[in-house]
Amino acid sequence: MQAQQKAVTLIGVPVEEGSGRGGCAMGPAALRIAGIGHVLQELGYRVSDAGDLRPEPADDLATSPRARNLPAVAAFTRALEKATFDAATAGSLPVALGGDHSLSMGSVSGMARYAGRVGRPLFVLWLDAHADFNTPETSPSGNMHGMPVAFFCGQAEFAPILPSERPFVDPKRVYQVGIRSVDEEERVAIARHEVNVFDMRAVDEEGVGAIMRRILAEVEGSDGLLHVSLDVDFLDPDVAPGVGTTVPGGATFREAHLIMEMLHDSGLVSSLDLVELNPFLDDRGKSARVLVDLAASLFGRRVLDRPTRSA
Ligand code: Z70
Ligand code: MN
Ligand code: MN
Ligand code: MN
Repeated sequence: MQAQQKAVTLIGVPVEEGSGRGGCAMGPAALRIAGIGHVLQELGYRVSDAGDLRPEPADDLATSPRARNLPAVAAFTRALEKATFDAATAGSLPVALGGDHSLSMGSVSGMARYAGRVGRPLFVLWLDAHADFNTPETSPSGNMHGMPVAFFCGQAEFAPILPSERPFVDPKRVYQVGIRSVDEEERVAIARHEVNVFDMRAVDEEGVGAIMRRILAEVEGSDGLLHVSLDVDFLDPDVAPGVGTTVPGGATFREAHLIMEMLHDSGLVSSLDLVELNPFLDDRGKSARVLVDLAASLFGRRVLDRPTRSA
């Protein structure tokens, strides 16, 4: 097994203002009840739970129908950017417990700042039904959970949420897997910026094993850090019904577990988001439990010991 960080920091991010509906703010509580801390402890990690993030007031920013609830989303972005950077700098692996997907504006930006400090490139693995590459100009809904990738890639004209000198993620280092719902202008943007998209057709044709081997080889070859962002709707609604927008044809339980196991074995993961869980819509805790189960695989739970593929 490869050397890995042995400390994990759980950061609750009760933001739901990016999603256009209520419920995601209960996500951190549901993930804790489903045992996220306990499971990681059992796997041998030093787990500290930072509690739920206290948003920093962002009254300097105005809301608009093109970026709904921007001050509330920005407040969490600012707080999480710092919390993620601080945890990583202290040698602990930050896990953001969402909360809707707008939180990745903060977690990924914090990791981009950390990656700059340690002089390594940051890669992002985006496991989602959606590309989340809208901007306030292109978004059909104005919901900011559809915008985080454009934000941390520096492609969107946003109000000054973070300092203008913040480091951006190179869209060519963003790998999206499981995509099956993309808006018209978003489609043009992800192609123009050369985001690496493995849509559901690619998953069906190639399989997640082959796709993950390619992605992990790229990250490893560049000595990169890998941020993993897992949206509940990456999974099929039968596997995880507790999400606002269910999109049919999602990843199976087995595909998702294989991805997590391969991520663990790579030793490359620097940070994780678990997002879009809506306990109000869940079926007796089913989706929360699936997320905790997947996190356990990412952090090293395995069925049997096996020889490592790469020496
Ligand atoms: C659409 C938009 C979205 C969910 C992200 C949907 C975005 N592309 N929906 N996650 N559940 O409004 O930008
Ligand atoms: Mn998403
Ligand atoms: Mn999604
Ligand atoms: Mn979503």
